[in-house]
Amino acid sequence: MPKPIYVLNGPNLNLLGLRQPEIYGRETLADVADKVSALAEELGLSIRFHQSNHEGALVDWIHEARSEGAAIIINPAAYTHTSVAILDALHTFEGPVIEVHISNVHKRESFRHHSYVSLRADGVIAGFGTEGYLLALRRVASLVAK
Ligand code: DHK
Repeated sequence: MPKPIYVLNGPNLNLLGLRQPEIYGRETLADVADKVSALAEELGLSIRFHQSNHEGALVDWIHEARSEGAAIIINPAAYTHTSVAILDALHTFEGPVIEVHISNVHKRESFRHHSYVSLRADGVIAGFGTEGYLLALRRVASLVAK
């Protein structure tokens, strides 16, 4: 069995569907987890899907992925723009890393234009809504097959 793909979600994404739906849409994070799981099954992959409002929890899952994960798909949410700790943790991970943002962060406030995580990410998807997670998973599938 190949190692799972870690799909990590940062703060406030537990409120997806309720929080600013005009920006983030009406789907819940559970809906996203279901869609990602269904596609993973189709692609012959397994996933570990997590969300936390705490920076350290995200760092711990990244460390876990060092030995247990084949790739990381991460929407660090607000930590994208602030977290050197998440960047440093991602630098310890050797597999592919894809950064996902539901909204087009470049169309929004200037503080959202900078991403620490992009200094490590192999690819960045922004503005495709929750479909971005599926696009990221397809990219990971082709990268881990190589
Ligand atoms: C989600 C958040 O919570 C914001 O803090 C980011 C990101 C954008 C998203 O688009 O998924 O700035």
